[in-house]
Amino acid sequence: MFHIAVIALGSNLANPIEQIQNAIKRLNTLPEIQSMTVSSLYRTAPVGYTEQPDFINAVAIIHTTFSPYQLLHALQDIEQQFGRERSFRNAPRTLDLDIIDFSGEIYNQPELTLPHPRAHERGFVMHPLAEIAPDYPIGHFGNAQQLSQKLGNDGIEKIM
Ligand code: A4P
Ligand code: MG
Repeated sequence: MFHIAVIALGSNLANPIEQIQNAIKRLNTLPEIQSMTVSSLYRTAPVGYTEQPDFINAVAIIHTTFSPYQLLHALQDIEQQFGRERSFRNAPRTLDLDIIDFSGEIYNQPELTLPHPRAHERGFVMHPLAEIAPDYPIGHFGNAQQLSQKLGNDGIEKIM
């Protein structure tokens, strides 16, 4: 049984472009991920804590046999392998892998909130998602295309 999930990738330390490219390769090696569609890479201005370098962001849509928690733990293992240090929320990071949606399922736990509670208000997630799946619904907030149009593209530049 396959599920469809959306993963957001972000990095703003230690050669972010390479971090994202290597993370995509790493995800592709997991046997529980059967297929993956990846967006372009975007350079984005930091949101939240702004005194930090620009980010490289991308989004991947996967078909997976993982459960939501299995996927979360696999993503956290990869973040660790990429040298992620957790200092404070919104701090600069070598690699952040968030689950944006998992087959429309709703989870309200601190360890796993689905759909991702802030994704619909973030251009750095909605623009890449609209590029590869404009009709993708984000909870009751609308689809990726509608949300990315509403948010505008200030500070978001497609680079490759
Ligand atoms: N968690 C709960 N729900 C989820 C989910 N759907 N996916 C829990 C992933 N994790 C989820 O995450 C903190 C806790 O959230 C984890 O224990 C997990 O179980 P974290 O990755 O350790 O901490 P964080 O990344 O600092 O928090 P979070 O919530 O991922 O931060 P945000 O809100 O995603 O913001 N600006 C630009 N331009 N680009 C960015 O990528 N990213 C952030 C991080 C801020 N500003 C940015 C960017
Ligand atoms: Mg995170």
